Amino acid sequence: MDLESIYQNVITGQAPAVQEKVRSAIEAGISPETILKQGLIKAMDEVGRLFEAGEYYVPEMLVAARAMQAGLQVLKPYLADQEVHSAGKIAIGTVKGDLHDIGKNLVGMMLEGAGFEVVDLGVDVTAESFARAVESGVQVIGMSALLTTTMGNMQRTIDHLVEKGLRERIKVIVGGAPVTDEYARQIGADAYAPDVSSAARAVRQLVQ
Ligand code: B1M
Repeated sequence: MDLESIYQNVITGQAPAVQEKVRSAIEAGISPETILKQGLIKAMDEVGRLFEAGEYYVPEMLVAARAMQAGLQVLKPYLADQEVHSAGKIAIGTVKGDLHDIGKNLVGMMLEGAGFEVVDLGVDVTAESFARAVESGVQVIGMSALLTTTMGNMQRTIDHLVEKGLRERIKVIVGGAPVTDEYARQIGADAYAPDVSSAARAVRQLVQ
């Protein structure tokens, strides 16, 4: 079955096979959301488990991540939510010290699909870079963090925006595996989203 093949090929880092299987799953009528959640994301969870168990090391994680990104490229046009076109501009980035970008890229794709203009600041983004994005006129800042050691940089970024007198101008949404709703409130963010679909919904609410 295509979903099982997608799952296995991400885990073993077979990018071309992942792309081929994502295409055939779409042709077979499997919804993009199912392919994303039951194939690609589920596989990355398993990769994380294997890493924690000491069965995978960074290189294996990296090839699995590349295979996932390859699958996402095929899925991208189908993830677009054609119904909603809310004008708005958001800058997204993975916080300083953190190089994980798959979740952030996915959130960016969904937001573009939902009609937002997305400025992707990349990974390892400093508080100063986020502040410059605010000065350039975005309405929302989206921060992603995957490491418990880097999530504190969300707080530092918000503090920096306050110091520069920019905090009142924008809304801030945060997400990423170690981030919680409670943490988001604690650091003074305006919204938290646990996954991509809720991120698009939350940003829509923030700009309304
Ligand atoms: Co890293 N890594 N990694 N890694 N890696 C984790 C995060 C880890 C949990 C693995 C583990 O131990 N189980 C662990 C963190 C432990 C911790 O902090 N408690 C870890 C570690 C330790 C590390 C290194 C330190 C390893 C080392 O070098 N010894 C190192 C750190 C490098 C650095 O950042 N400075 C490292 C490196 C890497 C790779 C480079 C090899 C690679 C990343 C490649 C890349 O991103 N281009 C990698 C990967 C692939 C992972 C795992 C396996 C998968 C992450 C992923 O892409 N998931 C991960 C284990 C895991 O998460 N299961 C792990 C799929 C993605 C779709 O999910 O990003 O959670 P996620 O995004 C979700 C939501 O969180 C949410 O929506 C997305 C879709 O549902 N979301 C948002 C994310 N951002 C959002 C923003 C929003 C809203 C929602 O608003 C703005």
